[in-house]
Amino acid sequence: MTERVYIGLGSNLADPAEQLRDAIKALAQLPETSLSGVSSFYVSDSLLPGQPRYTNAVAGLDTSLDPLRLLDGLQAIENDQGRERLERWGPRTLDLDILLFGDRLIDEPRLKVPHYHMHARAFVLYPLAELAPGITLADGRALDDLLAACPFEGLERLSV
Ligand code: ROI
Repeated sequence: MTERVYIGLGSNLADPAEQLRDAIKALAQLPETSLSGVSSFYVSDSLLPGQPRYTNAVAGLDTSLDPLRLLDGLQAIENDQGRERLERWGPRTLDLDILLFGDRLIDEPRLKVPHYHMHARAFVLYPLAELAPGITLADGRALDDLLAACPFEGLERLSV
């Protein structure tokens, strides 16, 4: 059985858009997985001051990997693209987050789904809405309600 998964991508170092393009190619190569879609890229200020601006996007996958095997695959891609975990919340060449995994609620030490911080982050919600308009999250929240509470302001959508 395959499940539809949404991955949040973010980068603010070393040519962020190029990092996202490379990451999307790597996602498409994961075992038991196919790429179902990629949103536009969006640029915004870091939520933490003093960091370069981020480029973010969302990718849709269809996978029969279980969640922790997918997480292993994402962390391998992050490591391949030179992510150094120097400081928590520090600038990064590549961040890959599992946002949604089918209709599952996951609460494990390594993985919480829906992703903790997605509900109020424009740079996650707007690209997700391109791929999954009108979706309801596994925690019962409607994406349209989250969008209504989260202004687009501050996001810059890159033309493709
Ligand atoms: N800010 C933006 N705009 N995009 C991110 O992906 C992002 N990631 C982070 C912090 C530092 C919280 N800020 C961010 O981890």
